[in-house]
Amino acid sequence: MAGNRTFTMIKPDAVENGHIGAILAMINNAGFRIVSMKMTQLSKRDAEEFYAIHKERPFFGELVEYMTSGPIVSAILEKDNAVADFRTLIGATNPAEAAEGTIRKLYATDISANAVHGSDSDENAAIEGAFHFSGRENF
Ligand code: 3AN
Repeated sequence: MAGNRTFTMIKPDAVENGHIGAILAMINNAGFRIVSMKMTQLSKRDAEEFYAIHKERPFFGELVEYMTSGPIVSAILEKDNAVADFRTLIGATNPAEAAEGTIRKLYATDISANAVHGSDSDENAAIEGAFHFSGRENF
C-alpha cells in the first residue's frame, strides 16, 4: 500500500565524503521506498528558489553557497508517516545535538554542512519533490 511521501537531498558534504551508499542503506533499512532519485548540482538560482523561505535568515548566503558547492543526490521517499519518521531518522539540524544513530550524528560535518535534507511537512514534501522531479521521474 502506498504511504506518505517526503523529499530528501544527500548534501554536498556527504556526497564528497563518500557517504551516499551508507545513507541510502539507512533509508532502506528504516523502511522507506525510493520513489525517485538522481544526482545533480544546484545552480545559485535553484538553491535560492529552493530555500526562498530562509532568505531573510543570517545564514542564507552561506546556505546557498554551500548547497551549490558540489553534487547532491535528491530523492522522493515513501513510507507511512514519512515526513515525521524521516526527520527522526536524520536527527537535529545541528549534528552536535543530533541523537545517537541518526544520519546527521553519523555523517554530518556541522550545522551548515549537515549531510541531509528532510521536508518538514506533507505540503513542503510535495512542493520540494515537484521542484526536483518531473512527472516522468515519479515511480
Ligand atoms: P532542517 O534542515 O533541519 O529542517 P532548517 O529548515 O531550520 O533545518 O534549515 C535549513 C537548512 O539551513 C539546514 N538544513 C542547514 O543546512 C541550514 N541552517 C539552519 N540553521 C543554520 C545555522 N544556524 N547556520 C548555518 N546553516 C544553518
